Amino acid sequence: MGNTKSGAISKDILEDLKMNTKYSEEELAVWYQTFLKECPSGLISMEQFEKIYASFFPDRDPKAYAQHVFRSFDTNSDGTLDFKEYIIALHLTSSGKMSQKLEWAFSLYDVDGNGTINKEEILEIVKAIFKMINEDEQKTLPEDENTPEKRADKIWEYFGKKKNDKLSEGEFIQGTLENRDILRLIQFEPQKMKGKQQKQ
Ligand SMILES: [Ca+2]
Ligand SMILES: [Ca+2]
Repeated sequence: MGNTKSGAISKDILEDLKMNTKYSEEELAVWYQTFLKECPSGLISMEQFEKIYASFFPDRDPKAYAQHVFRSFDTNSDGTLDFKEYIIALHLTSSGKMSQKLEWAFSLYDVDGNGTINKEEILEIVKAIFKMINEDEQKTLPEDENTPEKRADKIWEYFGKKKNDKLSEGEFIQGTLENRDILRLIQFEPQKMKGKQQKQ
């Protein structure tokens, strides 16, 4: 025992989270209690995170995608998610502004974290996304985006890039805001795909 994770969030983290999310002090206190109950060590490991994804997608293979998402949320790169990283993740994926979501998407696609995205990185994430789309849904995808390679090609062309070019964060965000097709193609949204399928 002897550790201090007895229930209160540190003041610095609390102030930081109040400033960067929409959550109130009361809400954060409740989140923190829940977090500690689920995760008594106060830290979420990659393995735990993969298990959470596996429980959501029992018949798919979400491991690669889960690992990329974990990396993008682990902003201090210490191999675990602490409460602050967890809350920022929750905020971004649920109620964050579009620009914040796209900043996060950029970090997801910037696999090596060097500040630019190349075509191989697009392909790597798209491959991980495809492992989460079931075969029936894959069959309903348009001909020019029904494999990871084709889809990565399409995204890259939409950005107006040649094979060995690189994308900066600004280009990524602007391009995605200006082209709804890019937004659709970079996301993992099985529900929307289903909706599209029904319309046809
Ligand atoms: Ca961390
Ligand atoms: Ca990169």
